[in-house]
Amino acid sequence: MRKNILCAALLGWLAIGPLQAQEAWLNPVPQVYAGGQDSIDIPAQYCLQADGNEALSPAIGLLHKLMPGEKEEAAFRISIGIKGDKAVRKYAKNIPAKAEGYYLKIDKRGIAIAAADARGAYYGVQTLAQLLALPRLPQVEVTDYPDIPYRGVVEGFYGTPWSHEARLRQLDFYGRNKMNTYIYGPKDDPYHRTPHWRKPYPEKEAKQLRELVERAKANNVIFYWAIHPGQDIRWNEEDRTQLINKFESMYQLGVRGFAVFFDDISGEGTKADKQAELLNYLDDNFVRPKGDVAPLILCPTEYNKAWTNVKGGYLTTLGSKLNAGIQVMWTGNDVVASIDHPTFEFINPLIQRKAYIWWNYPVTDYVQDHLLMGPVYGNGTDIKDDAIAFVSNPMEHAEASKIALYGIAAYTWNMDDYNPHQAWEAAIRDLMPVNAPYLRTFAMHNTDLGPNRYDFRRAESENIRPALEALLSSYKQGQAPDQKALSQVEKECRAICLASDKLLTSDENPLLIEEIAPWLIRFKVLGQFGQEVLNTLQRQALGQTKEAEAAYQQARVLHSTLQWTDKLLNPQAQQPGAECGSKVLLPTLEALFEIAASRREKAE
Ligand code: BEU
Repeated sequence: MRKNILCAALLGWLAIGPLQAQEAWLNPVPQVYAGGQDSIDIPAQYCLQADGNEALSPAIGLLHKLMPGEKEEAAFRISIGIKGDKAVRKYAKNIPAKAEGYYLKIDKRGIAIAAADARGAYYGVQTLAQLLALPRLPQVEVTDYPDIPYRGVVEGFYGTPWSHEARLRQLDFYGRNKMNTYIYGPKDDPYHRTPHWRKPYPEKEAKQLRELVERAKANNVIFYWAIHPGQDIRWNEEDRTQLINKFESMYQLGVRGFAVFFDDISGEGTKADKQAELLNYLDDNFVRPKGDVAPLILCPTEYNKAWTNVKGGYLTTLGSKLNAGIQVMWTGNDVVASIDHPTFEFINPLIQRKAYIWWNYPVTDYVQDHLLMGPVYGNGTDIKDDAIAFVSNPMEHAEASKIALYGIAAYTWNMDDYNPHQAWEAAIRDLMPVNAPYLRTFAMHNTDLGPNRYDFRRAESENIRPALEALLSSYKQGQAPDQKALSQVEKECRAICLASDKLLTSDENPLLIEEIAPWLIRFKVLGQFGQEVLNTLQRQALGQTKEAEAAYQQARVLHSTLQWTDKLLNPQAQQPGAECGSKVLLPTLEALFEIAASRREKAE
């Protein structure tokens, strides 16, 4: 229903002015979007109607930033409020009966944002923010709410934790894309895990954490701080107190959400009854008495089906003993897996609650030579009633992770309307509006993980795969090359070189470029190699021996450069190197190179 209306609206906008379709893309796609064919001028002045509700300050703060022209005497009215507020009484029946839901109406007389709660009001303003990027405001009625209650990110990877700056930018990104959860739990923060989980943060780190909490609040994101005590915890009064003290020190920094992780440990700390007892103790003596802290989260030791010993009773013990309000994380059928309805049929009965999904994508801490910049796909769209939460564990490259996170925001908000490729395209434009075509070319060939211990693979180079296959098959069979395929592959290799040049010299998103620079350098060589391989084969076919030899030698140099760059780039990683196009493009170009080499040998 909504899709057609939204499409009509987009076409309408496209027809009235020099609008780009991307400007009209709303992320996440709203549940119901009605109207939009007519539009109004963006009002320069407006009068604001809101009951002085403190909880609305992030929403109103954002509105003021977007539209600074508040004037008491203005005729155009913006009303904003939550259920029960006088300012939006007229719209009470339009407010969706869903947490974080909102109703947004734009017409000639004004704008109304009537929400189920404060976060819903904020999301209403965020939708307005996206519409304000258009030259004119569409006259619409949006009725919107999330499918999954908690959506966002768990910074839970091994390797270099995100920088303070990167985290601040992430929190703004979550606010814009209606993600409400950020869990701080980088494995390599010594104050999160052994050896220093018992100690408070030093002054500098504490100050930064306070700043992050503030930024999270401004973006209506719940900042959870996670502790990982399991490797050396003692199940005694002293360690319980240490834990409460650490939580209290984080509470003093403003933290209002807590998690305890028992993943990837061995020994005494893995006992289910002890973990449940500790979590209940923290819940009873800290979380609930505080009154303003989000439900406690536990990451269990058996956190995926492949590692579960049902008969051993670990999960059933947690399920039966943990306080009802405590949430339990789950990564799916394996450490890294797609999430679907059967995932929950297994886990939910064991833990006697809806699972809290920790999705290990786009994390690359086990394939550090790869970047995962492809579309988010493969998860069931029928799981909205199964999961209490869905959070993504990202790459240590914060900016590059945003392509996946954008898709995850869209997926978790509105599963029925989630379109992986549409979200992917929009994410690329969001990250680099000016250089989007070049980033798209790069991302297209940087999606797969390569062979890995979890057998989790992604489609890669799909735009050119059929042409590569056709070309290789014609050369293998000793036939004249498929001309259409040949020119497509040539064009793609040129596009790869151009994309690399443009991105390496762009100052559009310097943090992103810095993260992906090793891969961009290798990408350029890959494009050059492809061009020289094709040149060699064509010269050989024409009997141009001298030119074929020159092209072949050039291809050899580039092939060696590819191998050297893979050794030298990203050297400090567990899996050093910077793999690009490693699933389809590089293997095909190498196979073509071998054919060229054997033709050369035969000709000698
Ligand atoms: C991804 O490599 C990854 C997997 C797990 N070993 C860790 N824990 C959970 O997934 C719960 C995670 O920290 C790590 O990033």
